[in-house]
Amino acid sequence: MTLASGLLPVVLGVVILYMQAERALKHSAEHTAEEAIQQFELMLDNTAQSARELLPLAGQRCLDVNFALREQVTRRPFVRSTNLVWDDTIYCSSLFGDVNEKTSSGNYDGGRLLLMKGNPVTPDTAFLVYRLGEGKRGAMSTLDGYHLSNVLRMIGSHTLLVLQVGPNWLSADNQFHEGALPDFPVAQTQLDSSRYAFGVKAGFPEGETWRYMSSEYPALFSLLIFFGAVSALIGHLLQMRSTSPTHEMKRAMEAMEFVPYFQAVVHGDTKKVSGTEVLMRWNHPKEGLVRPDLFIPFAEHSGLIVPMTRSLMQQTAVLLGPLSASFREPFHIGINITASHCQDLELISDCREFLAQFAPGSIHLVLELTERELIEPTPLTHQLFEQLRELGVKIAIDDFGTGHSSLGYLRQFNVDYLKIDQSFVAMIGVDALSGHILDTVIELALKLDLAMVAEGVETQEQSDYLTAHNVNFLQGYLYGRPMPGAEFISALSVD
Ligand code: G
Ligand code: G
Ligand code: MN
Repeated sequence: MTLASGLLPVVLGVVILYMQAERALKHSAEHTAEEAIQQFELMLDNTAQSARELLPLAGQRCLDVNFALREQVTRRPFVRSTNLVWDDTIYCSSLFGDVNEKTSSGNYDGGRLLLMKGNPVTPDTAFLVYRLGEGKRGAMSTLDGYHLSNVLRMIGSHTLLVLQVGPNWLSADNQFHEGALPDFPVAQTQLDSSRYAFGVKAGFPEGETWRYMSSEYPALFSLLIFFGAVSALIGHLLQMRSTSPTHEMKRAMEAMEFVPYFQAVVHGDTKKVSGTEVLMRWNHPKEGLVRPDLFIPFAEHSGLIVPMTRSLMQQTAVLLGPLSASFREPFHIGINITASHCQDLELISDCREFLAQFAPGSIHLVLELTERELIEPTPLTHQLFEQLRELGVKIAIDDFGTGHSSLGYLRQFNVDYLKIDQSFVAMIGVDALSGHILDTVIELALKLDLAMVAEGVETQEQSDYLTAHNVNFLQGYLYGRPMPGAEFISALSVD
């Protein structure tokens, strides 16, 4: 995730820069080709002019016109030599005077170009011939390849450039070639002159795009790296946030993944259902059912315990509220509350709203407070418990015997029930000493004149013992495991 969010802007940016560089190189190649064509046309204008001026002289004796031929070579820049043709034969040359050399037949009307490898005087220097013809007359001016390759080299200092004339071509190193033109891997461009029969091909060597990018966009590259780093950081933080327990629980709450399970509480004597304890479960999409011990501490820590309990109470009211008219005696509904929850007067309105969804007097709402974390007696908590009492809400001390509440403490908060911790119930029938401890706990509750609920009743022996010792209510697997709402309701209607 961090890597992806860091790489994405960099990769995207590089792709965009690459495309931008390719466009720039294409543009540059076209521009270079155009400039080269202009230069060659300028040179050919000179050459063509000399041939045009000499054409009318063709047919005259070489001795008489030789001076005119040399004058053109001297006066015209780029012109290397001039020749006159009569009847397909070169008969007069600015260099040698009288010659006799067969040339290809044809009418060079309008001028024609021929790129040649060299001649007997300079066999290794390519040259370009401009041929003009009219009937038997002909005039030729030659342009030295040296000037042409200079242009190719100088205009295309970063660009690969070649000059193409018919089937032949000239490279920047002044070499004559025949046959197919070379392939340029990057930004290949071919342009033909509109005025003379030649063309130019431009392009760049392999890897030029990357070279161009690294030399032209270093600032943009730094910016990309910076964006990548910022984006990676944001991605990292987002991921941290989404995987933090608080964020995960907020998500779960919005997705209504915290659901109530119900465990029956029965009368000690008749074993008839007297009520239920609501136990929170996290119906996690990946982990399955999660027990509250694993997430309640996080919920308290992140301050989510209040809205989570509120949601649990609302769901309970929606499930059990419609049944309440049929309850023959007040049905006990136990809700587990943490000490931190008691620092908030909102608990009162939550309880009021809860009670409003049941037929009047049809239930007893019991708030179960574990003895392991005692509530600080402050003016706020006194106000809270007073108002709860006015609403008719009952208080139970959960896990009784495992904590250290004093007599004064139990009186201060007007406790109604003690829930004897299941560890004491498990002692029944084990040995004399354990039995004695349980007896002492029961005795204490009787002396305080508080109703008792024994938790974790699993065997008939435990049930019989607790009934014989006047424990008012029993709760445990023997009577029912915690179960989903629909299941609990159908079990209730069977009773
Ligand atoms: O059912 P059981 O394994 O679920 O319960 C484990 C512990 O979680 C018990 O101590 C019980 O009191 C506590 N618990 C269950 N539901 C809630 C709840 O809604 N709120 C609080 N604060 N504790 C709960
Ligand atoms: O702490 P509190 O009493 O709120 O939590 C009750 C816990 O005891 C829940 O986790 C519930 O699932 C569990 N419980 C309920 N009945 C029995 C029982 O008969 N045996 C055992 N071992 N656990 C039980
Ligand atoms: Mn409880």
